[in-house]
Amino acid sequence: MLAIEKDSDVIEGKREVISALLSAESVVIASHEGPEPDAIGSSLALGLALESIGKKVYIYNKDGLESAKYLPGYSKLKTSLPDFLPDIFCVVDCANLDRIGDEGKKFAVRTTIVNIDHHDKAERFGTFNFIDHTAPACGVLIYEILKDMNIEITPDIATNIYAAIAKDTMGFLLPTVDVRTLKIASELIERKADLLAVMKTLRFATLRKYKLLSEFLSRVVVEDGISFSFLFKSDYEKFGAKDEDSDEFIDLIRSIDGVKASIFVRERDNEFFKVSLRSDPHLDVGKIARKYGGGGHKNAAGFNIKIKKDEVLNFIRKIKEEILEQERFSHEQNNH
Ligand SMILES: [Mn+2]
Repeated sequence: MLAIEKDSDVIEGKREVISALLSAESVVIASHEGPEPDAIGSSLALGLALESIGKKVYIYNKDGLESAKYLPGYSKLKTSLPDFLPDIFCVVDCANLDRIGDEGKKFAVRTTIVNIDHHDKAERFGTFNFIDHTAPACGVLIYEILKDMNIEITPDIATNIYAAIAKDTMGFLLPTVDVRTLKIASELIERKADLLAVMKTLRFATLRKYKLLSEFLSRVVVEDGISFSFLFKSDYEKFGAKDEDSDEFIDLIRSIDGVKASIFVRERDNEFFKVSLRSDPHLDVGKIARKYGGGGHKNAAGFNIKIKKDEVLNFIRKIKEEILEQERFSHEQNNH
């Protein structure tokens, strides 16, 4: 079973994080590499809020995110580390410190780290940790912190938090959406969140992305209720596409009727692959990802691996078997 944080730990963690942020004069905010709008929206919302109460704020993400240019405050995001040491290094939406990148990690450990996260397997790497696994997005936690700090939720802050939550809930469609989420969403609308900016971010597309998508879809296979496809570096180069252009491809093959899990393998560097996994709730692909040194959530996870190009299909089928094995095992457990 998951080690769920006790409620009192969550409340205490939140209180400590808030007092650390309030007493700091300067804060660097960082999020995971290869970010998506929960990471960026959470960072920008917190950054704009802390700035509004007079803190010196520096928002960092190793990679940045093109689609997030529509989010208010995106121009404040830097892809290089600051030249000053902050009072607090605040990490959002990051299950472990490795995910901010090597340089960021080396920088972070020289300061006081504040950790705000919602991942199932979130590590308590911070000096202060506000970890709430029940939140569907890190944006929810940022909202709750700002409320407790009595910081005014401006339209710009509301837009970023709304984008963060909408992203991690696939537009408020995932079963993780609860009353708490929708109450927050309704308040964000009240605070004049810019839904057009959110839609432009979440539905961001380019021609190169669609060309790449057609290549990806042409290779889709469904076997034993598991869909999979792959892309090589040469495919990205052919269309001038970036890695992030393919971030959502796996969700498309996951919705194929009858599919319970999906595997997407993409080459990021020469024979260095990123493997993304998705599954229905009765499976736990997070467990498989962790076995290979990766991480994520129970039903959405990933890892990196070095394999030969001509071994990709064999490797995918090996992962497929591991997923099927997990399903057989859980059936046996349930029948006893
Ligand atoms: Mn998230």
